[in-house]
Amino acid sequence: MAKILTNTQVEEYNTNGFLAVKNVFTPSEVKELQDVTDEFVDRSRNLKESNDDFDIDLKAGHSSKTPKLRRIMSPDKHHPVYERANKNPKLLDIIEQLIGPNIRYHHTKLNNKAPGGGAQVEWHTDWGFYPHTNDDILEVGVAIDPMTLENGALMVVPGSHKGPAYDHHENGVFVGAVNISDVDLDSAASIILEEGDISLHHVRALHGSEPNRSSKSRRLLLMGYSAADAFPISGYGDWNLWQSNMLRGVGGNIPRFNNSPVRIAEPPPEGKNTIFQIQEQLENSHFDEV
Ligand SMILES: O=C(O)CCC(=O)C(=O)O
Repeated sequence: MAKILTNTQVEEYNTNGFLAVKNVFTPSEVKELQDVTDEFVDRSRNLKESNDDFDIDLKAGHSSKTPKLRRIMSPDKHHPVYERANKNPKLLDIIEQLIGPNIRYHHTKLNNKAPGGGAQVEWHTDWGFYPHTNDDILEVGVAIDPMTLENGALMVVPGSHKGPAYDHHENGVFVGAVNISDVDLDSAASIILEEGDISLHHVRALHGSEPNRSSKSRRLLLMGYSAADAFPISGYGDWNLWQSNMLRGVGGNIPRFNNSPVRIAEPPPEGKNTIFQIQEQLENSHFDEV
């Protein structure tokens, strides 16, 4: 394993619960991600509703001329360019420095904030959606476009990954977002990235992002990775599939518990698949409309 992060960067991640790393993906790797993502947006143009692969924003006026594709689900299962990004050796070296040598694939998704209103992501923790036996789990964001204050950069509250099991319910239903009167967002920091840079945030870090108020798109490829001994509280599904998700090291059958506080994401909302659909149930968005 190449040691890419400095000790200071590792310490920064451990203290703040997030980190930005420059130039992880090369210009040619970024270009192929941009091109393939353009193809996926084109494929979404004629959709009349969301399906298992695409989440389109009908309220924002999705049409063939103005596609409002919010999310590509599991893009790595649909195109080798995304799969290569997911297994990028330099990226896995970085992850190994943060969660150890036994690394399991968790999921991949692409959030596409279209210019002029691409949807916000309400404040939440990933842990609120999928608590595990331990919290050595992180999410990588690969900047396919520059991520700026204007186009809805990811924001994270430093140190929030050491906080409680934040409640993501409203009116007794899981809404995938915290009640902002329960949390202190004053110190929230925006992660500004150039193309090819990455963000990393801890599974328990409180994060969110504004709508895209600019004329430029904000495409962020999001990929989750966990320590092999972090087992989902809700179950791991098929054992062979679970083991086939190992990317590095060995996956054993002994879960490690590290006493992270947990809250169960139930009862689920009916018929909602993505975070955008789940969070639409919130009575009041955390962010002003565009
Ligand atoms: O796209 C973003 O700004 C945040 C992504 C995120 O937190 C999510 O999709 O769970």
